[in-house]
Amino acid sequence: MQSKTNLRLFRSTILTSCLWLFLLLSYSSVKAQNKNYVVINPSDSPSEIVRKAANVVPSKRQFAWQRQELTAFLHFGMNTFTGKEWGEGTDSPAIFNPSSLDADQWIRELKAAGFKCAILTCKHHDGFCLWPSAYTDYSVKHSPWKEGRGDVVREVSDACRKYGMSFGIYLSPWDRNSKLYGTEEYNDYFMKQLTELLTQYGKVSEVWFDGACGEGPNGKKQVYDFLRWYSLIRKLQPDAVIAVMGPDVRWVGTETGRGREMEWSVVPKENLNQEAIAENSQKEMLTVPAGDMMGQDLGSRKVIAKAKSLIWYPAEIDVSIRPGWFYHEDQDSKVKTPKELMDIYFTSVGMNGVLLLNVPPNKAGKFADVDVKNLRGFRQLYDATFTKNLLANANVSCKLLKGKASDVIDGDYDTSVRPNMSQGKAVFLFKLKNTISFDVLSVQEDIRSGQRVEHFFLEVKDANGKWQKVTQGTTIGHKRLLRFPMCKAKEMRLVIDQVREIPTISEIGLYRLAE
Ligand code: FUL
Repeated sequence: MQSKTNLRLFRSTILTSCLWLFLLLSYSSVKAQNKNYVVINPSDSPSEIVRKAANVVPSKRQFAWQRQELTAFLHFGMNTFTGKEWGEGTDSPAIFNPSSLDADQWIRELKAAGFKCAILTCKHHDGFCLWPSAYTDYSVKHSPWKEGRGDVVREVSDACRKYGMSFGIYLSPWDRNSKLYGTEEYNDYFMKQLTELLTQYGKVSEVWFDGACGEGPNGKKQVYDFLRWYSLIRKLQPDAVIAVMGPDVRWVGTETGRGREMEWSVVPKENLNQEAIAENSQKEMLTVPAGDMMGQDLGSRKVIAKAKSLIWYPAEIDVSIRPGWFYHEDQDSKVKTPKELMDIYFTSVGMNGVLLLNVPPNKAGKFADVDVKNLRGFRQLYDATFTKNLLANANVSCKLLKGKASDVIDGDYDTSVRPNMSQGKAVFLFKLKNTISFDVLSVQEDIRSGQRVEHFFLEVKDANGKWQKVTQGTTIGHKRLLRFPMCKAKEMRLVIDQVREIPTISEIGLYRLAE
């Protein structure tokens, strides 16, 4: 017994070390250009650690992923027909039979709502494959749909190409149908399925590995060969980010649509712990305080002071438009409203994350009317709020080291400024001809130069010429949105008063939230 435990421990230590070696190599291979990984030496002073953190930047694929802001999940499969959320892998493929599957509609609506990528549940925990995999009988091939000649993965990836959307795959590691699950051969099976998905459907931009496993203490125990999976993805789809149980994108820690008040993308490597992620994954959100599942503070000075190394590991915020991940007719009245979706936009994208919003097609194989209506409503609110930066005609001034002050209001993320912070702070002063009313502040750092801002605030000049504080925040990162009671002013200033190093500011905007 003891020796078995030791052996297991030895095996898991070796596996973990190999995994870290892989990650280290994959990070250091981009290090020369991108530096999305840095080692902290035991002799590094606290200020040296802060300097190092400020210079960790996203890899090319992580940057492209972050710029999308809005990505979508499509949960569709056997559960759509059984009404379950987690199938056991024993339901007959005979029940998979969408009457009028319309992937074109899914992608068209998502595109119109502003989404840039769609991730399909090619295989959920029940093991049922939405493509005719050559390696299992548990797939669309053995369903009555299109007489077994259908391929949902093909239809979705084709529609994505047609509408210029990125395509992503969700392949559940936990598989309740495969007889191989729990054995080393399962990893080979998984590799073959990954290969099918990564070679037969064009470009894949995200691979999503779920951490969930409901086997329990007496269930099957599968040791996943992450190292092989990751290498295969890097080889076959080098631009794809690997999310959740992967090295590129971090699960934010809840399914509520909320990021953290202080959301650092540079975190100690120790946070990339697959086992801890798997263990914490998908706990019922009601039993977990919002935003608190994996700790509230992942990257402050206090946290990074103890790190052995730091990585760029940004947050993805997954949430469903409905209470469930799969379509259930009795949830038609519980679809999130346009207002609720806007709120989620603020607490996800507006908190330095990428939103992954799930919109599950129904039994017919379509988005239900109410989901379409609310997606469109969300887009209307979004456009009505964000199309025009109220500062666009302002006269901007700020002491700068690089760029023109007006670069921060030109609506172009690629033009940015580096403020002169020799006085310990950067002050962006905006003067307008006419008074404006606003209740939203948006600030963006060009994360290609790192995430550096630790504190900032917005002030307006009142009728007596006195500066009044309106709002304040800690981290910015790719995008920080703050809401506050309606303000009227002609003159305002954004002050950045705590940084890790001189930041690069891309955009600053004021908006009025549409009702
Ligand atoms: C979880 C799964 O258990 C849910 O069914 C869903 O797929 C969600 C996105 O991830 O871990």
